[in-house]
Amino acid sequence: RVEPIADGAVVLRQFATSEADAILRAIDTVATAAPLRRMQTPGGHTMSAAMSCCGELGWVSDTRGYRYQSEDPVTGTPWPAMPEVLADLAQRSAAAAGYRDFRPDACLINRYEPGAKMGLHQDKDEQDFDQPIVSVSLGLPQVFQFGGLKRNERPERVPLCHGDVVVWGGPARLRYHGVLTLKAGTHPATGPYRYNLTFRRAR
Ligand code: MD5
Ligand code: FE
Repeated sequence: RVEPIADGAVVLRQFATSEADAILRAIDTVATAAPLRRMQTPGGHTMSAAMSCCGELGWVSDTRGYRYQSEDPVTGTPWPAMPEVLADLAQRSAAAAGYRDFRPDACLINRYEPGAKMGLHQDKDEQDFDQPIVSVSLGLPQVFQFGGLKRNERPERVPLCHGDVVVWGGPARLRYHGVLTLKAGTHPATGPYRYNLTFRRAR
């Protein structure tokens, strides 16, 4: 089911549910090579979500700023390759939303534990804003906040559940967004966690 939530943004409810176990195994494989870690913000705070990446490029935050780079700063080696099951899901999701040949070069993995959140921000470290971002939610539900092009616009709230995929493009691509604090719970597939994958074309 393709459900528009805004101009340029569609939710594909449950699009990834049948593949969830394979996706979670791929996340484990990536995280074995590139451990999930809580990054520092440029302002010196520690993010509450634990992150890792796969693909040619990974997104990094530290006291020097935000950027994409080809090496994992924790291991000093290239990020793990994007597993086929992930690259294929991202491509099929984008196609279902009308983006014909989306070839992500970066996949950011976010793992939220109870109490973790992500404040309102824009994703603008990528070079081509005509390329969409595909997001996949797994495990515990979390309330997504979908704001406007300016931080001061009051965000809408959209719950994102296990297997939901969202494709953000066009006029939605630069909207402010975040997630509210994760409530404690237990999901059969992920236990105490919510995972979010975001597939991006960084360069
Ligand atoms: C999450 N992740 O649930 C969220 C969902 C991130 C991030 O925000 O940057 O890792 S991804 C939602 C998203 C991505 C790009 C654009 C827009 C939303 N948008 O225009 O609202 O971990
Ligand atoms: Fe974001």
